[in-house]
Amino acid sequence: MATTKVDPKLNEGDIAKTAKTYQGLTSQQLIDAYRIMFTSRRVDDREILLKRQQKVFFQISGAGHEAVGVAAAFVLKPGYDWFYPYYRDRALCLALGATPYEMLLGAVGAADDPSSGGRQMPSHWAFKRLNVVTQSSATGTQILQAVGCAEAGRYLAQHPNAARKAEGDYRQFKDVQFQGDEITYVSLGDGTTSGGEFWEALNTASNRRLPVIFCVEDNQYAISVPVEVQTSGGNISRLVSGFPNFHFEEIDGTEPVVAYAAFKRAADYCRAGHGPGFVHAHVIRPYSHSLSDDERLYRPDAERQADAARDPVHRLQLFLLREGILDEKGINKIEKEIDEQMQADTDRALEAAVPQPETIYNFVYSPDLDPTSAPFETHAAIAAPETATDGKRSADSQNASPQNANPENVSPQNINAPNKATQNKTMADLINATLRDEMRRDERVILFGEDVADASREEYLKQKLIKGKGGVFKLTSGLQLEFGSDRVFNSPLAEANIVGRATGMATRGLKPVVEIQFFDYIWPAMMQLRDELPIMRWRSNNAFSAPVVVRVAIGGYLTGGAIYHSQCGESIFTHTPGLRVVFPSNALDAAGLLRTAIRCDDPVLFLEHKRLYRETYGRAPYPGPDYMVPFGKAKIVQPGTGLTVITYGAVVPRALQAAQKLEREHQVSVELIDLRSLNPFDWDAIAASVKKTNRALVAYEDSLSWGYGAEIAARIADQLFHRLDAPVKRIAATDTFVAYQPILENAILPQASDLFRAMKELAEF
Ligand SMILES: Cc1ncc(C[n+]2csc(CCOP(=O)(O)OP(=O)(O)O)c2C)c(N)n1
Ligand SMILES: [Mg+2]
Repeated sequence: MATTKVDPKLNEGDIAKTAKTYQGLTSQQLIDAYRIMFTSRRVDDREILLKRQQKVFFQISGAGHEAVGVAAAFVLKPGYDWFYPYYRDRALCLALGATPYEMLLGAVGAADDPSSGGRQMPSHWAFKRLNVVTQSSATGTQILQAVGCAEAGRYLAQHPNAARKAEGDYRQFKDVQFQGDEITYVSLGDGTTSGGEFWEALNTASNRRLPVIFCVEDNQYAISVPVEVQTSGGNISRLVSGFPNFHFEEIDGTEPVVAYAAFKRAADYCRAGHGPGFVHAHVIRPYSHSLSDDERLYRPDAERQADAARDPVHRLQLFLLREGILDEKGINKIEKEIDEQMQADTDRALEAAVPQPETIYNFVYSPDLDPTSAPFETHAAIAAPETATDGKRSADSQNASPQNANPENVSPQNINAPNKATQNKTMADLINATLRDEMRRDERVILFGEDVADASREEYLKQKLIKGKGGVFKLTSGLQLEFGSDRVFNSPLAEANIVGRATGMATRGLKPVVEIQFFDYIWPAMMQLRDELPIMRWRSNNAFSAPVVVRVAIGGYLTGGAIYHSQCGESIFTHTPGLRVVFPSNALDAAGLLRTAIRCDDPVLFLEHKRLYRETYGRAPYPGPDYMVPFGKAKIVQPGTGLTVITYGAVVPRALQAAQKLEREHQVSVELIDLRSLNPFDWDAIAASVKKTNRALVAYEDSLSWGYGAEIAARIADQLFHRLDAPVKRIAATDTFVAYQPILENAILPQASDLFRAMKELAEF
């Protein structure tokens, strides 16, 4: 507990020097608690004043929640334990060691605001030195991240070598620390318990007996919605009481001594490794939800007065007086000193430098490691084919899924023709081999997702009763067998769980490579993928980052995949600053790009086309354990002069087939560009080609309107207008979902024949 800022001289003569303790709290600690709680309330009041004076732009108060925050901070250790506080945890942060001045820097949006450098609203806490992890405004996203944080602590304790730094990849830039018995604290409001991620987090923490303390600060309202509307029966403790392995506390959270004792019991339980704790603290919200809310519209006076009678700051003051710990003079002295300091801090904060507009692009991506740079461009080693799949349980030796049994296989001839059939491996093989080699190289790499383990009941594997699964497409086959169940394991069937936990783990320095089984089911993780993972670094002004790799099986052309096994939608993610998005079309690129994804320092969405997993097109020998393809570098699949086709993914072989036909039948030579990497993308390659051919077709598998190609087409029109001899054309799927019946699927997705027609039209324009 970091309360040593209290000047001991101040209280001289005012403190009854009694040895009496209160649930273990000394009288000095109670005085410290009062100082912090009073300070917290004063910062709120000052910010509210500044907001009314239009000197700050938003205010969120922690009023009424002070006692529980101080109690938690007195039990836990800053810089040792980990903290995912929500916006009402001002007193917690002060008690951990944050200062009122730092908070006021946040309120004015100063460049030196330690939480975000003026990027986030005030009260979105992040204090790197204290292990207070950057928080967002989305009410429940922190909970699964806290679970991942706790898992990382446990993993590092069991794999201490993983914490070591290493040169040449993301590890060089990540300080990793662990204690072995650290606790992760996460807090939330009563309304936030309604979100699914809350329940997913409780489930995983319970199931894995993780050292997480969940603190529900129940002020009975979520803005204007009362607790009985959120929570069946009106009491969250009752609903969660069935989770095994938990230590539960339900307390009056306006009483610091009571809250301290509850946290102490919960923390002892967690530190001993028994499992998670749950502290349900009944608190009050004496100020409205925020300055934009007037609670008198939905709370009658009597109810508000009843709350006011439980004000934790007043309660502690009365307690100190009653117990003779401080007299009125002592209280006044403390309050006066805090008020004077507040004025000085406010004056300073109002003078603080503001961030400059030219800094807005700082920390969208890692400033340390650029995955488009030369070190990520390596050459394929000549490798024996066995290296690729490590023997008998190779990924391609097994029949993966019905979706791969597609008789309508589009396989252009003379492309990547194998020298020796045995040497060429599928994309599935090379992804598997790359994962294996990266896991051998880097103990921080862990894999989880739905069905990715060989078998969760590992005794079956040990007894050799089964062969194991290793992913519905077998991409992770054999990895649990080699690396163990703590590095390769199944997640619950819950996509937010996968991405949220991975984000928490990566914040601690691990490198989770997680799998989303089908792109069509990525949406439960959307909040984590849009509002959290890609923006940890930017919103914390580079204090935190989460360079996770999310592998996603994507795309159609499956013959029977239908609506929910065929979707694309990559543009939704390329539209998210901070997220790298790659989409290989062949085995070699998949290996090279995946290795870059794992070694780089940014979060990556790695899109794997299901139809390409075992395609004849694009097979290659394993390029060795250091082969990398840099991001943002397109591949010229074939050079040409008549027109440019810009595409990626499963459209590449289809476009190639069409281009070959066009050349054969109409002598038009097509320059075919495979973008490979969608964010960043290779504008230089596109521009150079269009300047040469003066004609451009953008082709993509997703539905036409608002798709990825719209941006490329717009840029060409904008920047190369004077070089064009024809309008920029697009070929893509219809603006529908993909249907089951193959006749419909063929009509919906862009076919080689559609591409041929468009290329011909463009050439003839
Ligand atoms: C996912 C999400 N939905 C809606 C909001 C808007 N919002 C902000 S705070 C809040 C109420 C939160 O209530 P509760 O969890 O009880 O916390 P309290 O503010 O009462 O402390 C809402 C609806 C949000 N920030 N995030
Ligand atoms: Mg509430």
